[in-house]
This record gives sequence, structure tokens and C-alpha cells, in this order.
Amino acid sequence: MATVRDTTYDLLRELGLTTVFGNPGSTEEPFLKDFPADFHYVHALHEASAMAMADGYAQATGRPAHVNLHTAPGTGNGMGNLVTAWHNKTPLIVTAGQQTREMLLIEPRLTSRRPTELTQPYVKWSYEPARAQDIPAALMRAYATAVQPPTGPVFLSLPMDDWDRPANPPPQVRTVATRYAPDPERLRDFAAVLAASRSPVLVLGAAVDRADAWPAAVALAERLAAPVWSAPAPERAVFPEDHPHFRGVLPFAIGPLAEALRGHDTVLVVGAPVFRYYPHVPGKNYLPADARLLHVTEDPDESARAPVGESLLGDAGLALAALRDLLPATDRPAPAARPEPEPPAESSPPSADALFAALARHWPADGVLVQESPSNLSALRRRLRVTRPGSYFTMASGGLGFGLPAAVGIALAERDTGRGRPVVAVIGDGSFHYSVQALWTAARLRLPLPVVVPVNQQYAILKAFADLKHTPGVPALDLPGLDVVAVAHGYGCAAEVVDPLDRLGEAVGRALAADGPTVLPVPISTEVPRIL
Ligand SMILES: Cc1ncc(C[n+]2csc(CCOP(=O)(O)OP(=O)(O)O)c2C)c(N)n1
Repeated sequence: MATVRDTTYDLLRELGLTTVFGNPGSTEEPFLKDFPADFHYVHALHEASAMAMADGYAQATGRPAHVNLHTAPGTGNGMGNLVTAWHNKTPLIVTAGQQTREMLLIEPRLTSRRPTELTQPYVKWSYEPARAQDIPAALMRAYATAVQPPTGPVFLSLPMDDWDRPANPPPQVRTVATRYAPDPERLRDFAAVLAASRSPVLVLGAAVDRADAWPAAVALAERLAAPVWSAPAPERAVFPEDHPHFRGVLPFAIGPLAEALRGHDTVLVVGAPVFRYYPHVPGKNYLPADARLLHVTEDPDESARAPVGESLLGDAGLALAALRDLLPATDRPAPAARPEPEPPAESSPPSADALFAALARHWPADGVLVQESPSNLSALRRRLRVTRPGSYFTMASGGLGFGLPAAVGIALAERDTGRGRPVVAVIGDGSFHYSVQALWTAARLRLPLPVVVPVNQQYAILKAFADLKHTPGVPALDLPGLDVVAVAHGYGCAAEVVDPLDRLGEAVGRALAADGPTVLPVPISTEVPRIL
């Protein structure tokens, strides 16, 4: 007779979930027992890494991923990156072991108390099956929940004595819709506003990249002869950044953002929150005076919390294409390309600007950039323009410890999908340590992943924030005495300091051709860039 475990593995196979990211414990062993040969267990040394590797893998494959964690403590360790997965809108099916049902009443060691509350409010659904034989059907429901818009993580708590129980007949393997089209009438209203607009502007968010909708975005921008901004603090690139219409990334503060949009009478936001702000820099208005905001999102909550604008619910790609089809040609001249930045100033050690200009010179044409380098982000985005879809990833949440393991998951996805695009991570020397154990997984998987670490020996962005907010005397903003090369060697990675900077191209080239990860610390200037 089939057990709950047999039926569950069959279902996971049918759903294409044969890669499991995790870190095992006693409460997971009954599930992992006799782990099937056609499954791949990606072993992370810490649950934060398991979660972000799965997130990167899911984003790069365009499919949900399965993370299996240890009861309450393991789930707790994964929480920071679960928060990030929630903001990233990544469909993750997170499962965790639970103590034996037989003993739950007396709360033995490793009981997860109130397990369905533990991951709230950062999951779309959280459940502990009422009966052992409900596990497979609960997994089917978890899958359907995760992949329907807005996509996001779900959580199942699975008691360890459930797996050998006799199974019910397997649940139906269902397909569910992963996008929905906007209301045609409201869409026509939006098109009419755009058609009558004197100076429209497009603000695009990560949902455009997730929907594989760069061509639709370009077609609409050209139809409208409108400039295009990336929404603030984007987790994906949303538009070809070498296209003459592209203006850059909007600032993440109320006053400066409104200022950047000055002169426009219609702001069409597609696939982003309105807006993802960070420092509170008050402005009188969220928008330039007399501007009207139209918001297209697949997420009703995102639409509800917008302080201004009118909303239209629907998939970013479908909405962009439909608006393009509804709009007449315009005789407005196309926006002129923005000027190229001046070459970076020479200094010793080099500035972050010089580092990223050098990286851009040696960038592989189909390269994928994963970044977590907070204070250097604007220099990175200024120098290294992303020109292809699905090739830029960072976290939407502001929580550190995502980038390094996400890069490992993305590099694995490039291998597993056979696409084989080169992946390069740029991770600040502070950010590097939040999920540093991911290096070991990259080494075990022999992933050719260069990890460029701009070393400024400080939490520079926190110094910039303290400066902006006039909070002098904050402790713990310096990072002396960290040996990045020794840490990398300890996890089985190659590593070398890149100094002088003109060795960077060769070092990155060698790392991309290697059969394992290479950590490349680059000493940079300690000058603190301004936050805005
Ligand atoms: C999980 C988590 N802990 C702490 C912070 C606060 N924080 C934001 S940026 C930052 C410093 C990052 O340092 P580094 O990677 O060296 O980048 P730099 O600012 O120097 O460019 C810290 C500690 C955070 N965002 N997330």
C-alpha cells in the first residue's frame, strides 16, 4: 500500500519539484528517508542560504521551488530570507518538519508551537494538515497558491510521524492560471488618459521582467514616445538600459522622486509598488503638481496601499501589450538618449565607480548580475547597464543575506536549464557575511561563480543614512580585521585579492572558466557615497 511519503514524492515529481533546497534535522529525516535518486537535495549549511538559493533558483527558472527546513529553529533561521521572498513575490513552497503528533500535546523538544503562525505574515498560506493523509493534497494546494498572482511563498508544517501512514488516493495534479488580463473597460479608460496626455512617462517594476514583458514595454514606450524610469529600489531590471528612452532608476524618497517626474502630466506605473520608498525625505506631494498616476499591478494589496493614483489589476505583460494596441500613434518627438557618464576619477584605492567601470568593460555579453552592495548600488547601476531580460537580481526587501546564496541558486538554475549564462555576484564586504555559508554549497556544486567583493571595511550606507538623518555617534559601523580570502578558502572556494584594479578583467575571466566559485575582494575607497 502506498504511504503518504510515496504519494508525496510522486506528486512532487509530477509538479517538477525534484530539487529540494534545505538543511536537514531529525524532524525531516522521515521525509528524507531513502531519498529518491531522481531528486536533487541542495545542501545549505544554514537555512537563510537554503531559502535564498531556492528564491534565486525559482526566479531564474521561472518556476516555483521547494525549501525543506528544520522545525521551528530552522524555520526561524530562514525567516529573514522568507521576508525577502515575500517582497520578491517568489513562489516558494516552504516545508518544515514538526515533532511527532503522538507527543505534540506535551510539547517535546523541537515542537514547533503554533507553526502556522510562525511564518506569518510573510506567506500567502500557512497550514499543518489535520490528518497525515492530507499532506499530498495540501502540497497541491500550496503549489496552486504559490504560483497564482500575486505569486509568493507558502508554508506547510509536516509532523514527522505522518510519512509512513497509508495514503489516500493521490490528489489530482491540477494546473492553475498564472496571469490574468485587465478589465477591458478600465483598460480603455487608461488608454484614453494616456492618449490625451501632453507628456506621459512610464515607471516600470519587477513584474515586467517576471512577466517576460520587455518587448511589450519597449513597444508601449515607443508608441507613446515616453521616457521610461525603473521604479525605485527594483529587484529586477525592467527595460533595456541602453535604450534611448531609458532614464535610470527613480530615487527612493518622496520629494526627490516627485522632482524626477516633474513636467509629466501622466505617470503610468506598471508592475511596481507606488512607490518603494526608503529614507523619509518629505515632499509636499507624492507626484508633481497636476500629474495623474495610473497604476497597473497584479497585486490588489499593492494597489490598495498606494497613496495616490487609480488602479487597474492585471498582468504587467498583458496590460502593456493591450495598451500599446489601444493607443494611436503620436507626433511627439522621441526622448533623446541620456548622456553617458564621465569616465571615473582615478584614485588609490579606486572608487566603487572605477571598480564597476572596469567590471563593465569585461562584462560577458549574456552575463547575469546578482548584487547586494548597498552604498555602491548607484555606481554599479550607472556603470553596468543591464541590456537583457532576466539578467539582474537583488532583494526587494532591504534585508541583507540574500544576494550571495541567491547567486548560487541562479548559477545552479543556469546549469540545470542548460542556458549556461555566466553569473557574477557583487556583494559588499558587510553583506558577504550574512549568508556566507552559501560559498560551501557553490563549491560542492562546482559552480563557476565569481563573487566580486568591494572592500570598504565599513557599513558605508549606514554612515550615509546617519549623515542624512543627523544621528552621529552610532556604534558598529566599521568592519576591521575581516579576512575575506581566508573565509572563502575555509568554505572550499578559490580566492584572490584584486589589486591593482587592472587585474580585474583577467581575474573575472578566470573565475568564469573555473570549475568552482572564486571570491575576488577588491579594496576600494572608504569615501561614503551620499544616499540620494
Ligand atoms: C539582515 C539585515 N541586517 C542588517 C541590515 C542593516 N544594514 C543595511 S546596509 C548594511 C551595511 C552593508 O554593508 P556592506 O555590504 O559592506 O555595504 P556598504 O554599505 O559598505 O556599501 C547594514 C548592516 C540589513 N539591511 N539587513
